Amino acid sequence: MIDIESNSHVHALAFQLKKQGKSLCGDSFTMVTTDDYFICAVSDGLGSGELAHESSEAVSRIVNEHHEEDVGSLFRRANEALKHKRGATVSIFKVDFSTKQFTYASVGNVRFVLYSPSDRFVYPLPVLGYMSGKPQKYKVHTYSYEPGSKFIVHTDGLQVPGVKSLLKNNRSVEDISESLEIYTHARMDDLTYIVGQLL
Ligand SMILES: [Mn+2]
Repeated sequence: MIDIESNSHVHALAFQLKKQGKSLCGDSFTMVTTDDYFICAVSDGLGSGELAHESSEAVSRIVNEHHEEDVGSLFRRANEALKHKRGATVSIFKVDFSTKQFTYASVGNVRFVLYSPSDRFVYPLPVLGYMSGKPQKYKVHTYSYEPGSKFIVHTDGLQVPGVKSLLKNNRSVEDISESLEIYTHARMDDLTYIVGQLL
């Protein structure tokens, strides 16, 4: 599955493959773009198959229904939505085009890297655990970004040895996606990534 969001401020591509032999994907993603902001969420439901899908899908639904809210509030809503479900690891990334800032928060093993044209990386360390409706610690960080910055958000089904150099050495989102292709064959898990460029 491939999905593209594009306007004059962002160009992003999402890619997803199910674990082999499963009818439902345990990962979910969503992207919403307005004139003012871009928001995306990537989540990995615990385990695989239907119950994993139910959890990760709940996170995407929250973000779709409340995308105008800030990341902290979306995290609280997502956590609430995961009560009595299996649970999921979650990352939410929201970009404000007018202030040239973005906010990122994550629980668990969904990873995020952003590369700036001035050769700076933003590479938040993962917070261990997962979201399942229990009181949950997470850190919401806001950073500024330079136009031209490239980013990736991905689940652990994508194992790339050099994700930083991949962002640095590829000029376009499509080039990055093409370079990721070889890492999508030998997967043992559901696999989701969003690559994008802020303009
Ligand atoms: Mn996974």
